[in-house]
Amino acid sequence: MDDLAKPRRYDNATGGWGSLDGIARVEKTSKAKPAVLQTLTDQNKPGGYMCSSCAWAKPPNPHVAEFCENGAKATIWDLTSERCTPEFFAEHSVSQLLDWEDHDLEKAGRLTEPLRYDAASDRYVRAGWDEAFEAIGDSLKHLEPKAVTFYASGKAALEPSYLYGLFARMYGHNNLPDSSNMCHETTSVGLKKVIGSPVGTCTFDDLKHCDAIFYLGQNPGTNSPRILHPLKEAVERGCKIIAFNPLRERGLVEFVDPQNPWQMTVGASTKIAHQYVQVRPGGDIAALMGVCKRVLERDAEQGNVLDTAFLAGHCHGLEEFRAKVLQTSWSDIERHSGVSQGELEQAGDVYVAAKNVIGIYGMGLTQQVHGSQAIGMLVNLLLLRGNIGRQGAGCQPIRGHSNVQGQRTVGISEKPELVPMEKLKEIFGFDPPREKGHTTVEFLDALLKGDAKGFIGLGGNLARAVPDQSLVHPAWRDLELTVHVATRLNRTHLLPGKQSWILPCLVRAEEDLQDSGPQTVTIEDSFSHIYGSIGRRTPAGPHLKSELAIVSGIAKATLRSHPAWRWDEWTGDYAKVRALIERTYPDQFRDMEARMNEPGGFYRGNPAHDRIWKTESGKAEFTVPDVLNANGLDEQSGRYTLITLRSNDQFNTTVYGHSDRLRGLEGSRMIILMNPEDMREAGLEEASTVTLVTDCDTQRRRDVRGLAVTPFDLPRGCLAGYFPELNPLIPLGHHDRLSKTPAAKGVPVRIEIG
Ligand SMILES: Nc1nc2c(c(=O)[nH]1)N[C@H]1C(S)=C(S)[C@@H](COP(=O)(O)OP(=O)(O)OC[C@H]3O[C@@H](n4cnc5c(=O)[nH]c(N)nc54)[C@H](O)[C@@H]3O)O[C@H]1N2
Ligand SMILES: Nc1nc2c(c(=O)[nH]1)N[C@H]1C(S)=C(S)[C@@H](COP(=O)(O)OP(=O)(O)OC[C@H]3O[C@@H](n4cnc5c(=O)[nH]c(N)nc54)[C@H](O)[C@@H]3O)O[C@H]1N2
Ligand SMILES: [Mo]
Repeated sequence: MDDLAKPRRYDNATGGWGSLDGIARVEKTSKAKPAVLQTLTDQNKPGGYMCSSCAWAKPPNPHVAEFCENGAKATIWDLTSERCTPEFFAEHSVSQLLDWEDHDLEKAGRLTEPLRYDAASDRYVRAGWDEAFEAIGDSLKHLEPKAVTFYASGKAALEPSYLYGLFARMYGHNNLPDSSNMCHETTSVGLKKVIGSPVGTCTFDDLKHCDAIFYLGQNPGTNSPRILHPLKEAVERGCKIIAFNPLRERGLVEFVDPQNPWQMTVGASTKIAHQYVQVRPGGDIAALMGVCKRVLERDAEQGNVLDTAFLAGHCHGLEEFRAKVLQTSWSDIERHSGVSQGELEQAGDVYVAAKNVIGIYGMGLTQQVHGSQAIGMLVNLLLLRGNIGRQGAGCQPIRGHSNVQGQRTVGISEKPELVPMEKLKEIFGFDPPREKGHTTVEFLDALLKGDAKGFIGLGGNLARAVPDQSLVHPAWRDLELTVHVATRLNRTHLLPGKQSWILPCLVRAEEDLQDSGPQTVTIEDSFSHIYGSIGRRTPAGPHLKSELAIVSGIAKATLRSHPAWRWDEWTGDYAKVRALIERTYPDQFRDMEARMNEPGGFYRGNPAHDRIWKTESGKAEFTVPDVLNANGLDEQSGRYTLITLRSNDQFNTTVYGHSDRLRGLEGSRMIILMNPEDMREAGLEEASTVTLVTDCDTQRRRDVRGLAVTPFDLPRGCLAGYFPELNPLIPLGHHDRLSKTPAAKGVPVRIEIG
């Protein structure tokens, strides 16, 4: 059992020696060999492999060590010397393993051989690849394609992802949810609606030219630490960063550059946020409304504040928006945002003074019931002064998994209208299905109704990452077929369907040798840049296959043969798959083979970046929000709003350890962060044990027990705790209205003592 968390003050900035300490600890836990540290020097560099952690850019002129604390942890975790072999499964039944913690399951090491679930012994047993492909193909042939879902978790590169989407359509469905459906789908739908582009409009270079950054709902110190370098450089040349976050996150406060010997030795740090706006959860719509109000007031007072030429030529809906802003009172804005008029006016003044502004955001905006409206509000603010589609300006979501954006680009999408079906028809000679497929939430709805029969996961730990696990987990075991392409054991694997397989794959840093020699794969970052990635490490075992080989193997065993469907050839040489990607998306992937190894990758373009608006009106859209708080909850006595988030020692459901260093929290993940005044009012002391109960849907009780109360600097009425431990509290129907992204940042809960 863990010790209870003992919050201790962490006085040091993000980065610095603490980050090196963090790396060393994970190295010890994962028992990676010292040579792994050498491998790290190839990370994120032309001719090397691209980090499998976050989706931040790989700059054209990399540092000697172009990796961060958490990128290093991800690689070290991938390259552990521990192995989770068939012998491990002989010793442990699935029922026994269900009692293990997430951390301990993954710590068992890299999966080494294909495994088949044997219900009689309740164990996974060794299997051969041919046997696995044949059985899976046979099972898929007997299932109704529309009852099968192909999930992808955002790591697999463009080549296997393209083939995975193709396979789904050849088989007969568009059920291609992605981790993006729990993450930035709010962006894909919400941003697309207002500017016609589903992805960020900036390039890496824009960060060198901005004068202000509005930074909302993203935790850079933990989740994209390499962004701290350009942020630090921006601050040093006078750029002002305004952070909007209910929690005071260390990475937004100050940073010691581990690449900078002077800062490391002297312990000097750079202050990051010029102003820290501690909004209430979901308070961003109101807060941004306040900032816009100030901007419009300043324009009315002094004139020349708005970019009138841009507004007239490029935007639609300004007058309705202006009317809404004028009619919204400061008292409503203060109440819904939890921020004072003075603070919002100050932020408005920074916005007005800045020539170029970038809006950056993460899960704090997207994982809300009205997350799409919050994104619309950020765009409203940016449009007022023409801050989209020119140098040093733009709207920039920070994406999650290292290739999550790219998976969508090459066709892993449940939305058929986003995929060039006519091209697929022309190239591959079949008629792709046009019926809309399942998002993650829709897959789970189908699962709970008994309509889902088969599941294939290209990576990920879906059953652990989703809401309402007490309903979802039993239903999962009723599936006819579950197949997991994975690197390590996780909880989803422990919910075998009637027929179940675990298929072990290579990681990105490992050599992928096929008929034509070592293979390069490509990935896309948050800035729509595409990079080649080549692994050189010896694979963790002789039986591992690449994700592409596994997808092809299953596809070949499932589908009829067709002269244009060349699974073996494609597996033998990934350049042939890139040629198919280029044929399917000729504008974006022109000369892909030649350009993928350019330093800094190649930019696949974005119409909104060039002020071409692919919206309904053909212009950038102002939107009028119909709520002032994004979490859609009304105030009720005893109700708190729970934020679920990541610690500094995890990658999603992969838990490296129990240290949330930057928040000064060590030792346990079963904690709940609470405002000290709220604690006093509720009669709770530090380390009191409580149960959280979901405070809606009285038909069904959802709770998580055994949480230690921990005082923390966050707004009153707000609680925070860790994903995935608190996921059972989120009702499946609690999601962004437009995109169905689960609203993991605004869960209504009440506290029960004990
Ligand atoms: N090391 C590491 N890196 C990762 C990941 C990881 O788990 N570990 N995960 C990857 C993935 S898939 C993703 S999607 C990204 C996630 O990266 P983030 O978007 O940073 O995700 P979270 O940690 O969930 O935290 C979001 C932040 O939103 C704040 N927040 C919560 N509610 C609100 C709100 O209402 N308003 C505002 N303004 N802020 C709010 C929280 O306090 C927190 O600081 O990171 C990626 N990178
Ligand atoms: N409450 C709450 N829930 C959330 C969130 C939240 O903030 N709060 N965040 C949501 C978000 S943003 C996301 S993206 C999802 C994450 O959901 P997922 O992407 O499904 O989950 P991960 O934890 O990233 O998946 C980890 C597993 O992936 C496998 N894996 C690792 N590397 C590789 C690889 O290279 N190839 C393959 N094939 N497999 C690999 C390993 O077996 C590992 O156990 O969770 C969502 N759920
Ligand atoms: Mo994500």
